[in-house]
Amino acid sequence: MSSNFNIAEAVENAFQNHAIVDIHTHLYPHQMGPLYLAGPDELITYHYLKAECSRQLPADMSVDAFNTMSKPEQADIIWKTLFVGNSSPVSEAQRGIVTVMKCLGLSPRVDDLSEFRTFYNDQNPEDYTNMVLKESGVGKVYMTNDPMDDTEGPMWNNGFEMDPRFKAVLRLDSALIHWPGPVENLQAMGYDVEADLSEKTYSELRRYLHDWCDKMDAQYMAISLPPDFAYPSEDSITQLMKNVVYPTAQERGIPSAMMIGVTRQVNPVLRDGGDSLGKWNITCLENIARDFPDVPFLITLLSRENQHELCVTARKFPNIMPFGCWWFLNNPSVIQEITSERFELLGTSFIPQHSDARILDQLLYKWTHSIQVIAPVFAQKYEALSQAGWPLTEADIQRDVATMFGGGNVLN
Ligand code: HDL
Ligand code: ZN
Repeated sequence: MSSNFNIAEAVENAFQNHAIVDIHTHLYPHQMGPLYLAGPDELITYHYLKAECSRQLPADMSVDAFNTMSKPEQADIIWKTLFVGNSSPVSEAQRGIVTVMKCLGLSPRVDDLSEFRTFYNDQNPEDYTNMVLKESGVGKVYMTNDPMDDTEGPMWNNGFEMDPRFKAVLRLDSALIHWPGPVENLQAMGYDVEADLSEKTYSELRRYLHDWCDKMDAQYMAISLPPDFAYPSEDSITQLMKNVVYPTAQERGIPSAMMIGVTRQVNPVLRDGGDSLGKWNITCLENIARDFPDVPFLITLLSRENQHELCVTARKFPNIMPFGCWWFLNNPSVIQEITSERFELLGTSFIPQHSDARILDQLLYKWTHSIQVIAPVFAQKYEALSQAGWPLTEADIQRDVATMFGGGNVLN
């Protein structure tokens, strides 16, 4: 029995008709001044492209020398090396630039960035933001907000006009990772914490979380953790997650997002491109979800080898919501595999993707490329369901896409 409508077209229409909720990005509205990043020089110096360029730099240029250059100079080097040189821009990040330029009506096969720069310099941030969100199909963006960032913290204290399409997320890395490193900064912010972890320090840190969730109207709290993050453990980070983050998430009724598997700065000379990955022991997630059954956990793992077991663990604990194909997984071949196994093991109870965009214009490619891969997986699963005898309707497909790309019943 096949459906009486074209399933692939119905899936495409469902995506066309529903504004995407992008639940993890590093984007900021232009009202946040220097944190708002857009345009060719930001796009081309994206750390994915800097890392890829470092593999093909001219023989007479070291990465150290590249690092000393201005952003436009770096963009010119990257453009010449990856887009004008003697290789095709076939990587996902490289192809993304081509997609962005085509979407903006610019020819991507050019010798330099002058046309792109001229085009972009004529844009005003509000109109450009509206255009990019419209063209990418994104209706809501969740940010990554760090009160301890020297640029961002004062903005929240001084106030700024908030764009309702940009939702705040309290990012905890700088407050909790490498304890007691953050102690001095937290004390300077008025939190009476000490290096030795005590109930008083836990209480003060919970106050930090409440204060900043209130100030930002944070929709969830997020932290990235290394592959050796263990639970249970006497490690400081584990004690802080257990005694500070999870209880606060439970008290506020907001998710605790954990992004696990990143090994920071394996090659420091690449700067923000120097991070890598490792496989996590997912038994730790079983232990956390069992100890905190009332906390909704948004989980994304960086190792491809963790993906199937994340699906199985989510079957065991309803408070685990897998989300996105993060970072090194955000490539068509891996997105296809992960999305298929998530459908097969979790039905529609997962959040298929987030962009992780850092530069506004990246939305124009990150979502286009993702949906090019994800939509056919949706169609394939609906075809199989229809073939099995389920009288599928177009409304069913629209409802599922709206749920899965609308925050997954965990975020609204
Ligand atoms: O920690 C994170 O949120 C990661 O997404 C990092 O920002 C990483 O550098 C990145 O940009 N991934 O796409
Ligand atoms: Zn990120």
